[in-house]
Amino acid sequence: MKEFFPNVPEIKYEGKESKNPFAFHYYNPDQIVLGKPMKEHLPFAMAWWHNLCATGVDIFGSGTADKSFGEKPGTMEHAKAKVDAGFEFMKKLGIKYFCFHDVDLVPECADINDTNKELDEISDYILEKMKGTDIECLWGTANMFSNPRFMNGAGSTNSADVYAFAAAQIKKALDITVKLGGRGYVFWGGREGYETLLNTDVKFEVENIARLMKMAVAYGRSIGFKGDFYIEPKPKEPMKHQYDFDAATSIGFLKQYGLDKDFKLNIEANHATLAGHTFQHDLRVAAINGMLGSVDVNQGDFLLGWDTDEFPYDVYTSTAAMYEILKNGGLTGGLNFDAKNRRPSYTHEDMFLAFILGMDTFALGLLKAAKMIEDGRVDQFIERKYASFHETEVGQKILNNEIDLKGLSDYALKLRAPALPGSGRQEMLEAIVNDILFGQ
Ligand code: XUL
Ligand code: CO
Repeated sequence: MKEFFPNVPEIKYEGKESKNPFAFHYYNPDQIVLGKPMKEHLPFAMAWWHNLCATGVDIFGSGTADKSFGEKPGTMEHAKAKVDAGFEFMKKLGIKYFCFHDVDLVPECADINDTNKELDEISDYILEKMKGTDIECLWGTANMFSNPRFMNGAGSTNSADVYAFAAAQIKKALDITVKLGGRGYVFWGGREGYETLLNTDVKFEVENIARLMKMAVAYGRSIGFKGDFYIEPKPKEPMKHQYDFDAATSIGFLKQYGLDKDFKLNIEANHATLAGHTFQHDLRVAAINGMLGSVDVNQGDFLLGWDTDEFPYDVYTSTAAMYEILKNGGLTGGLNFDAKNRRPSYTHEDMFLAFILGMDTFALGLLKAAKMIEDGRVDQFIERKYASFHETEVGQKILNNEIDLKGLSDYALKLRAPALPGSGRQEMLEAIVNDILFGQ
């Protein structure tokens, strides 16, 4: 079997003293953290599209990275070489999961019947490749945003034929996801939104999206898909306004259309920040609604207003994220690197160095989040903050729904003026987090 990355060895854990860039310094798969091996806390996934397809093309210039893997792009030989390269890559890094869009796997043909034949062939090839490995499919999805036919959206399109075409792609992507044993199926509504309300019937579009998702659930369940469907919220880009704006909006939509039993959310860090939230905020909103399913961990850049899909390096953020994930009792999905190398980091070695950075960043985040929980100061503070509801008669009555508005008003009038609530102590808490991150 041809080796695609001969310059890169299997990446091992060497600890923080090691200066070897081709080694993990914090990600130690079998190290037990809060009773579970790190590799179970951190179900890392490789995104087919960025890692095996993207060459660094941007609107100002062509690609810098060679992802041909010795074959001519646009052919099935190339599609298979990507499978071979991808499996070598995942094995060398100890990554257990992959995610894909339909058209990441094969070149899209003019006739969907031909694309579907290619998808059958490549999924057979991937299935064969998976045998004897512990590599699994985390989730699949259909790319319903690149092809010009989706210019006005897929579920939100104004064309009934394009809508049918979207359905056909979803059906096939679900077939393949099930065939590969995928844990989840993602809807990222890249073009489900609008540029101007002057040409858009929002109610019509949103209802049609829900209709398509319901059909997807019915079909998925009929072919034995037991996993979760996910919405991946994002507020904008490519559209000016996207309907799945953030976690809260998406949850409201899912509940309104009765999709909340079959769907959870796939929260992406930079999508949350584009919505004006922190990553942690959207993780929390999903978690408290029982809908934190999976995560795209790539980060953005606060100085840029777009989705930069960077490999995460910010340990403050990865700690906050892992804190939410630990509190959620883990994920039914995984931690997908929907991330790409910066354009000047164009070599095959850079692909590995990027994953080492991302995996170490989340390993550090896990270790620090576990410390935060074991340390207990932050959790205790939050618990004490609401003590008046638990420790006073009026507080208990409120929580037990034993008092009405007039009763509370009578109580307040008797009190005449309440004392100020306890201090929020934000600065003290931030100092505690710094101590846990950098002092211990
Ligand atoms: C785009 C994005 C997508 C989804 C899958 O911003 O995140 O790659 O993760 O379609
Ligand atoms: Co994503």
